[in-house]
Amino acid sequence: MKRLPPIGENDLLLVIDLQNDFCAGGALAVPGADEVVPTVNRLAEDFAHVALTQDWHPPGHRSFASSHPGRRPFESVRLDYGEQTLWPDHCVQNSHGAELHPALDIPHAELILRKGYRAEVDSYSAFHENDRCTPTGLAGYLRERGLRRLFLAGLATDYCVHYTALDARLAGFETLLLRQASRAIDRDGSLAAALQAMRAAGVKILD
Ligand code: VGL
Ligand code: ZN
Repeated sequence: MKRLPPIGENDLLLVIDLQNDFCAGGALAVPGADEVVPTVNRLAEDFAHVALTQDWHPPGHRSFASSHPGRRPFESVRLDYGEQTLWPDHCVQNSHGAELHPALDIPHAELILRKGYRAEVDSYSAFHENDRCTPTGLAGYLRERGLRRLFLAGLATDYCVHYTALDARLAGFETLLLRQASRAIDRDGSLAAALQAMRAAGVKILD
């Protein structure tokens, strides 16, 4: 990995959705996901400030294919807030799959932000739900604490990391993606499209 710039008091490592269901054996396993855990643990040692996100859906969530009779995972449907990809049931509140990866070892993490907990709305981004108008409160939390530069790691590069990075830029944060500490679902060119969109939005990609 390209060397990190010097890390200071205004920097935050934001670890996205490193949860059992996105790792080997999980409901929506992302290829290579488990490999990033030791990388993230090591990176976190360099940061005074770390926050984690946790995908956290109620049973029967609108993003689950099982909530749409006749539909299958990875198909797309039109919901009142726009296009929504359908997923296998995953990260159901209080389930084993929703737990953070057991090898994730960041005792000094200061915040665990849950998202996607409203039954009718998905939330890829850690800043805004997929309706694009419901904030999670993360921007206010970061601003109030003087955290201005965000380093992103975790899952999945082309979904939750991607949308979090774009929203971080919209909210005015300097944003860097730690690509070696992130893995993608990568269906139908989604990784290439996500990287292009992130670059265009001014996200710096460290790889
Ligand atoms: C994610 C699909 C559905 C992610 C979460 O963490 O990237 N992807 N829910
Ligand atoms: Zn989800």
